[in-house]
Amino acid sequence: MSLFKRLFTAIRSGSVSPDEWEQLRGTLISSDLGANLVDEVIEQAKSMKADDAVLSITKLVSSWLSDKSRALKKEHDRLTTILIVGVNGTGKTTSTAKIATKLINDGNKVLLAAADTFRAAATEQLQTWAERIKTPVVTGEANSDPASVAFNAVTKAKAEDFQYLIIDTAGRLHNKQDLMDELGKVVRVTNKHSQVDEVLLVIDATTGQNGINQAKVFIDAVGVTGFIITKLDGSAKGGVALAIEKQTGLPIKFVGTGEGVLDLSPFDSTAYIQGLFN
Ligand SMILES: Nc1nc2c(ncn2[C@@H]2O[C@H](COP(=O)(O)OP(=O)(O)OP(=O)(O)O)[C@@H](O)[C@H]2O)c(=O)[nH]1
Ligand SMILES: [Mg+2]
Repeated sequence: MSLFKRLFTAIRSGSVSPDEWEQLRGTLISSDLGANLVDEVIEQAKSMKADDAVLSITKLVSSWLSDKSRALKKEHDRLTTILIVGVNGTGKTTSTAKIATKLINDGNKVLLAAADTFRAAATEQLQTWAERIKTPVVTGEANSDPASVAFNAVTKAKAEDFQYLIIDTAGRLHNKQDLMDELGKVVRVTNKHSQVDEVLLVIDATTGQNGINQAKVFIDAVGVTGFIITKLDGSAKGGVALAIEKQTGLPIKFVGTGEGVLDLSPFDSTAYIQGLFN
């Protein structure tokens, strides 16, 4: 992922030709950092002496990461509720199972809710995961109101002293506005009975800059608290993580690195930054 390695090697060499600057720009852009951020880095690099440039770019890039907590919230005296949102196919249902597994392994009682009632297969998919990881799941009829699934789930979670409720949602509806309205209603109904503590937006790393546009829509509509970046195993393009945090100010909490239930790690920002520069 050593995104800045070529740039630093070039800067240290003492003289960079206009052609080389263009090539370096191209390399950075193809890493999904986004043209604006790439230009900021290049400007900084051009305006300084070699040694100063390396240090100041390291500082600049580090400052783009969110300073908000990356830890998953945990309420100790009441139910903690996590809503998983994102466009279709990004990895919401898989991530729901992965987070549940982590929490169960930490000794928590975890309830799942299948609030994607738009597709019958979506409920079945979460049921299959629930069986595999041996945790209960609340489901609804096909095409029933997802907010009512959420309501039933919160009611059960509170009555039976679950520590966590994780609500999986739809990624596709008739149109974007329908999806946002539906998610808004799930949040409102859930909040009436128990606060929604985390809204985690799942972004597929391979969609690049498009992921940032998705983030803005979800942030406006439902108030995202953090990100899960999936499919980082299939993408060498590390720039997208940096771009998302810089553009939104919100933290990446987890990264998905495979299809298995254990393929989820907390986002380690220090290791990430080191990886970019090595
Ligand atoms: N390689 C890889 N594949 C992943 C990862 N996360 C999810 N997937 C795969 O991506 C595909 C879609 O995952 P789902 O969890 O069904 O995605 P979703 O967002 O729930 O999809 P919809 O419900 O259709 O909106 C599946 O084949 C998953 O196995 C990941 O971190 N790495
Ligand atoms: Mg799904």
